[in-house]
Amino acid sequence: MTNALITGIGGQTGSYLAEFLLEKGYEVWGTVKRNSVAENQSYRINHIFEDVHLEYADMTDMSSLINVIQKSDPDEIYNLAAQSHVRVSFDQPIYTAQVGAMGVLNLLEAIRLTSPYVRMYQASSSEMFGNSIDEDGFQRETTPMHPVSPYGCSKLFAHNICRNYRHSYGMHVSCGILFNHESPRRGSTFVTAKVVKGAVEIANRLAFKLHMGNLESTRDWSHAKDSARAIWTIVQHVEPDDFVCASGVSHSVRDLCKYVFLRLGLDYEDFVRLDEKYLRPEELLDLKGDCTKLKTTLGWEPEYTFETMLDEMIEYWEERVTIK
Ligand code: NAP
Ligand code: G4F
Repeated sequence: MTNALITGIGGQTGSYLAEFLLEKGYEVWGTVKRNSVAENQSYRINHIFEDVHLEYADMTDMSSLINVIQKSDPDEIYNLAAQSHVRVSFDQPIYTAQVGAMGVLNLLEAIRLTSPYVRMYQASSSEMFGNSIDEDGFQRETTPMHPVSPYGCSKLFAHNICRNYRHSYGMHVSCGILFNHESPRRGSTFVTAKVVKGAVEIANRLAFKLHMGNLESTRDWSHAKDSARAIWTIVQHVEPDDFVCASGVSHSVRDLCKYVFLRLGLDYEDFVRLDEKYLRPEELLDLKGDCTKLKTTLGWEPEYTFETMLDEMIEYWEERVTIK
């Protein structure tokens, strides 16, 4: 049996990856961060709680990482743990970097000192590109990276130190440069889940307005289930490498609002209002990924579109909101 360790197993993508690995017959271990409300530690993985091994660990505490590596004896480590909210990274820049930058170095050192032959995946991000775009309008593995948020800067440090450990020590460390991915399990302060939840509440007369930030930025949105499959595929590649994973299609936040409200029989312009507190000190304006390398080298193809992903999210939030 192959052992996998997922840091951040209780997060959106970690929970899908855990399901995927269990289906493949892996023994799955995961780290959770202690929360004073115990239910919050594992609510996305309650349905597989009995099938996985959970250990407390924190990316800022290297001893906890060594402890969980020794207990789980992994063949593959998937590092998904991060303070992953870009807007919050402006409020908590030091913590974001301690987890997303130094935390990754903690993990690399823990692996190098205890099990250097483990395969490791690093959750790199399209936020690392900032406002840098190739002439054809896409971002790809070779596009220069000029991040515009503390989150993006911390992810770029992590990306570079992973490449450094790959080259310096011959460690099997791969980075997936993933563009935005969403699902019914997406935290509701990220824009897709915020718009879907808000629109469903408005349609059910539980709310009357939705306060938003910048509607003009564009993102390349995929489904987190497709992303989890890409993550596993990247780790199986014989040579450790970097791969962009994206849908190749981009939509504005305004398009997102238009689609979701229309699906509920509403006009978003009647309900969406600007609130400056949701604007960012510096905005990443446009993202559109070219994942030709992932498709041609590893044969990955997405199953969801922007529309089918949002339809699934709408169905989920309709069930939740109307049950309440
Ligand atoms: P998520 O839902 O925010 O999950 C992040 C996970 O990390 C949660 O389980 C969280 O635990 C855990 N975590 C946070 N701080 C930690 C710490 N100090 N020590 C240990 N664990 C910690 O994010 P996601 O959407 O699943 O994304 C997974 C990874 O991919 C993240 O690294 C993210 O930055 C990266 N990424 C995401 C996207 C995207 O669009 N989703 C795109 C590119 C890259 P709590 O829930 O208890 O805080
Ligand atoms: O959903 P978002 O918060 O995602 P963002 O900032 O693109 O970051 C996500 O994707 C990254 C990959 O590119 C990940 F690495 C990262 O961990 C995270 O998963 O915001 C998307 C866009 C932004 O342009 C934002 O300014 O939506 C805009 N927006 C407009 N109003 C809003 C809001 N975003 C949020 N969260 N809330 C709003 O009210």
